[in-house]
Amino acid sequence: MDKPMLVAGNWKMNGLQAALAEVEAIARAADGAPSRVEVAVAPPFTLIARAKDAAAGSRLRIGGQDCHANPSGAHTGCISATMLADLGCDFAIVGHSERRTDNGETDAIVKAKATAAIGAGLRAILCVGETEAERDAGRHLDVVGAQLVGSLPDADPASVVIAYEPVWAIGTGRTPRASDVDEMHSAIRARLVARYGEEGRGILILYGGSVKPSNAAELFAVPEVGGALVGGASLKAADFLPIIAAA
Ligand code: G2H
Repeated sequence: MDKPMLVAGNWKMNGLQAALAEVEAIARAADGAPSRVEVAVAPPFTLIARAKDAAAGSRLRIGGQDCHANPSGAHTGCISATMLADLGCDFAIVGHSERRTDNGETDAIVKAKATAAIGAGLRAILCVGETEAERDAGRHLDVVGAQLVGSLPDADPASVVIAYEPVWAIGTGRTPRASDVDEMHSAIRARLVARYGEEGRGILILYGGSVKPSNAAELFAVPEVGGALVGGASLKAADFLPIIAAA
């Protein structure tokens, strides 16, 4: 494989301070990866500063799992993109289906968050994906297309990364067939080019949802797959490193 790839771990609400040893091991793997392969981890907010220290001097990128659309203000419990940038983060994940479901985040909110992330100097890893019922009804391409129309930021496509995460594949151990990933990623690429012109061709489109060492190579071989957003299998270096190696 010779394409640019981003392999990003999304730790979700997992990780105590002892997990920093995993960050150190992942940082070593990041340094050992080919230059076209970028490695990133989004720990919980509580670990970001120490994860930055653990990754210092390495090629491992650290980011946030979410950000607020405003730079500061009366939003108890929220973290802004400006705060992430202040910690030296590289990116923020926005629009993850768990936030869309648990926190009622709409495409408009996701767009505002992506815009805020980019405005703060971060990359926005923008998640989209259909439910199982939507796929069964044959609506998956329309659903994801509408999510993109509603949530893509207007500015700076160079700072946009897309993560296609079918909701039914998240944490379930199930993954789409490579042909289904190919269909969706090609459709997403067409949408990105329609929206951003030629710059849309350079946007990485990650696959996410039950990526593990045993299926990473097949998923990465799909032409428009530019890496992965990995949840459960990113928590332990022993699982995450083979995925990085497969890129
Ligand atoms: C999908 C993914 C990470 P997992 O949410 O974003 O999680 O790999 O555990 O399915």
